[in-house]
Amino acid sequence: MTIRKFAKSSTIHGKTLDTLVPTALSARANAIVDNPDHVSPGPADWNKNTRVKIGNALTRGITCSTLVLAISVAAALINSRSANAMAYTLDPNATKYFQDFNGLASGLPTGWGVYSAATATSMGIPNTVLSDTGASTTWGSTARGFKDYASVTAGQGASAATQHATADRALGVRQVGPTTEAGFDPGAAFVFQIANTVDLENFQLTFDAMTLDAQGRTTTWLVQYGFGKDPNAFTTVGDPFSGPATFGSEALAFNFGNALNDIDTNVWIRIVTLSPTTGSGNRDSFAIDNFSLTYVPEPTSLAILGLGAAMLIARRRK
Ligand SMILES: [Ca+2]
Ligand SMILES: [Ca+2]
Repeated sequence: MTIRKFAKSSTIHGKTLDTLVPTALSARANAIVDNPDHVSPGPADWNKNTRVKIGNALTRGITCSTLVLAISVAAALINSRSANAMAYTLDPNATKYFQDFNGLASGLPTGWGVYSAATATSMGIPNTVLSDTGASTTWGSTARGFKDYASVTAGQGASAATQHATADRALGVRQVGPTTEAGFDPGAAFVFQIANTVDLENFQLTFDAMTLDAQGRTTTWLVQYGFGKDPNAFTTVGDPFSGPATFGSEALAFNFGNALNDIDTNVWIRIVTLSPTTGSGNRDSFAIDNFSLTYVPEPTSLAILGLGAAMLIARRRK
């Protein structure tokens, strides 16, 4: 547990400590934190007051108020790094991220992307989801692409009208060839981008794999994770899967162990096919739904939060 992690995870009236100090002070305060003895000249009031307080706090005795200030300012700078607007920020006060894809009509959920031409060492090419406005998104359509499908809950044999009217949606794909040009067979990927997993651990994933139009070919899907702004290395977790052989849904579970614990950069989870379909004939209409990613706070962060609460109580009694 570092000071900035503490500041990012501790809240006062719903705001994290790192947001409680003006950003304008952050760069200068960070310089002090990094190197209290060598700070460039600045506004007189800053140098006379805040700088001295923080410098004293860091090098000699520490009072509650100045420690909180130093923590806040250091964390503010960390947060000012360029962030990918697409990444989803996990709620540190929750223990689960859940996605039902029922809002696909208005676009992919925050953090989600679909890619074609994905490989073992590349994310691939960002693609789009065909909206549920025409025949191309019915289960039996052989049009290539990512789709806003009705979930299996619409029932096997549901008419196009029923599928369209079904509120329970699923994020799917039809991997129509040609193999080398389109990048769907192989190369299709459903991707979830998380801003970071700071102070969180024990990540486990469950989701439903749905075969909505069973055809002769078989696809091998993998669950993988990668790190950073644009990962070029991925690790497979759990077993490959292909979804049900006939119309239906299969509940799958994946345990990340400690691999995703406390990562201070983007964490990517993707469901990807990296090998050509096997068999002959058409490809299935496949979808995922009820994506549930569970996690817990790190025990160390709970202990520090307790310390933070004690500090705040102490401040109020002064
Ligand atoms: Ca759904
Ligand atoms: Ca099949």
